[in-house]
Amino acid sequence: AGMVAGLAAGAGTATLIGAPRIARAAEFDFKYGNNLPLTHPLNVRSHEAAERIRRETNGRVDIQIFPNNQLGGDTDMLSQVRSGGITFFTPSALVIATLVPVAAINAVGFAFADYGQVWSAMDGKLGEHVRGAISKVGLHAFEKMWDNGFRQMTSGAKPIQTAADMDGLKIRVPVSPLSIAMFKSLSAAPASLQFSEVYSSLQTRIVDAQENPLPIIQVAKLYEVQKYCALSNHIWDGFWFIANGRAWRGLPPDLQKIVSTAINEAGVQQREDIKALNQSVQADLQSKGLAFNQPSPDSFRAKLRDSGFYGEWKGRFGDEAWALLEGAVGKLA
Ligand code: X2X
Repeated sequence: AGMVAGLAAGAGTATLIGAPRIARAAEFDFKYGNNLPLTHPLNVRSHEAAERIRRETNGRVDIQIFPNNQLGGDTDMLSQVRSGGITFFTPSALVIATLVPVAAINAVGFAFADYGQVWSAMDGKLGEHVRGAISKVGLHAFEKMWDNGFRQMTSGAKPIQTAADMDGLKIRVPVSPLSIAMFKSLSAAPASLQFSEVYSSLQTRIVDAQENPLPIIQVAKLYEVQKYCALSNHIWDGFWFIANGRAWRGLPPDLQKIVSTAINEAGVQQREDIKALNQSVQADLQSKGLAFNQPSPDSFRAKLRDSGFYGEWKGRFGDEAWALLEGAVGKLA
């Protein structure tokens, strides 16, 4: 730390005497990786947050963003953020659950009825419970979760109207035990693939279907390789903004505060962006040729219940977490 302080003081002196400003590393040079295209609100708002942080820390904290899986798929980025190869990552709850199982609890099938329930749970006790579990694996999770959205199913060969249409369906799901278990319970044939593989796997018919919120279907242009979209709302999914624990603890408290505030506030704005997008995105996707239908959740829920899905996942998440979820959404099974 003494060395770093000495270097910073030297650089400050150089600026004072009017020497040309040479490109150099900031005192805290951080990398942030994510899996989404640049146009997604997650990237738009995190870019703003990085600028704000640079400004408010007078350049001491510099966050460079690597969008769109430039640093590898989710599995790679998750190990990089653990090792410190990158400092920040925004895994979906589904994906961080490969490391922190209880993190998938918000993704239990058909749990949340609306965003009112989502944010009161995730900004409240359920979110706190999950963040506690994330901290136990040495990662820091910022308080405000970012929105991915309610996941919808798209398919190429035929529309999905009831749970019976899931039978044998080759559907891509994220790398997540909960997604695999849920789609197996629906008698589908789920395959876990990194998000970077989704477009090409649909195009080459390795899979026939996928499931994602509408804004993702839009920014990743999945409408080019899918015909039908069932508004199933089967999972609510969000992104945890996480930091490598050592890097986070190495940041002085005043800088931590600036970074936390900027990231949490950007997250809240990003939620609003997704909310606004949700008003317009269906019409846009329709105009691009995607045919929509709105299946009733009843047959899906019944199949999940009868197959023992809820009972099994209650056991896996534990009574405490399950009680927090049911406290937010009502009895599930
Ligand atoms: O990979 C996906 O489907 C995505 C983009 O929704 C996640 O990050 C889980």
